[in-house]
Amino acid sequence: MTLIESALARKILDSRGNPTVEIEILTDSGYGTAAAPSGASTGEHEVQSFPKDGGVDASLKAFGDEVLPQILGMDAAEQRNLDNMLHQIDGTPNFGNIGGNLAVAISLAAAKAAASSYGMPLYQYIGGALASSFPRPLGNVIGGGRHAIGGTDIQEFLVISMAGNATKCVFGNARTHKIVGQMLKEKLPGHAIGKGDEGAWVAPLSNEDALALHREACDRASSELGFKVLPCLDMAASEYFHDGKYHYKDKSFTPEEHVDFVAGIIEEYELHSVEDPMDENDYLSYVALTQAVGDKCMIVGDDLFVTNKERLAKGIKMGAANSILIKPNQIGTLTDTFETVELAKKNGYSTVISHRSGETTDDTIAHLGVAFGSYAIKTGVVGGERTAKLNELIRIQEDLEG
Ligand code: 2PG
Ligand code: MG
Repeated sequence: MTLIESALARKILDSRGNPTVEIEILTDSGYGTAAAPSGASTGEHEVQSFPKDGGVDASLKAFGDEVLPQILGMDAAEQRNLDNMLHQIDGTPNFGNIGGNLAVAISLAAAKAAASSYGMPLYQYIGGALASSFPRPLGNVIGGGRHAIGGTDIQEFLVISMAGNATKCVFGNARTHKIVGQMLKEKLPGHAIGKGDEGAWVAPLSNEDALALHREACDRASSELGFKVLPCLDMAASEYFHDGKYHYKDKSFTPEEHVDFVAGIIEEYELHSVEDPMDENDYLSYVALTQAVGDKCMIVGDDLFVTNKERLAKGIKMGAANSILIKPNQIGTLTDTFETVELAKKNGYSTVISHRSGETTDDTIAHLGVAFGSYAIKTGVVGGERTAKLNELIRIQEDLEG
């Protein structure tokens, strides 16, 4: 019933206009498809998304020559076997030969084909009959860094709605995004205000002005909506750490000073979570920050952990961060992703399932967020490739409520 009868790979567009890969897998009674996203502020320790020589086309060739002959006849429900086989075919520690994006699309498409063969939604197939909690949508409303030209140094100013169900949270974040747009128009009359790669507003603002406006927008949204909307950040600090210092447009900090700076803004703006506040190799500063403010704020490792269980294990041992961003294409297979999530959960680290800045309309992460019992799903607020995931979450909630 779950044996793979046919599979195909094709090149499709992502939201930035770059090529990526989509996989379809057919069993005798089921079907699954998945497409891989890609990052702009990628972590140094992520797997290679596509082979250095040949890019997406080289991945497609590897699929036809090496993967397809192996997966035909395999059992799509034997996820570990299938994912092991992908590692074996690739033969490198970082999917350098076939590409992590090809691997992740095959791995997820197989899981979806197996789920479909059993007549089950993916969240239930992976999460079990008792999977019932939904991840809170976490979406960016102001952006800069690698995702926008002329925006803030800080990559993402995000919001998280604390309502009791997914639909209210999705619309709460959308309302806050609109309030931010209106406030920017009033604050910067006559200026062009645009949107970055993930649909967040981009405007000529200093980091401090953006922090203040972000906080104010959350307060306005909270009182209008009747539930709390809380401010969060993704600082993507590896992007501006070089020569031993954190360099903003108007100032530079040593690692010790940067810990104080970040702890200060967490206190001042009552931030609910801060992702990548330090460089991806600066575990010690993560420890210092977590000791200082980890009791009141989620300190989330994205580039720090890259969904890699060895890097997470090191963080757990040292006490670096208290939460992990989960991006399946950072590590390449569903099995690897699952093992990292399990390790996080066992050690009291919350998980945040996440999109990438370059996305497709693939909605798999909505299912994974429910299956993994993630605290949040970071997937933007507006834009078709973002709302694909949010709308799927709404559908899953309906399904869970019967
Ligand atoms: C991040 C992501 C998604 P990218 O830094 O968390 O917002 O960006 O996909 O460019 O790595
Ligand atoms: Mg990040």
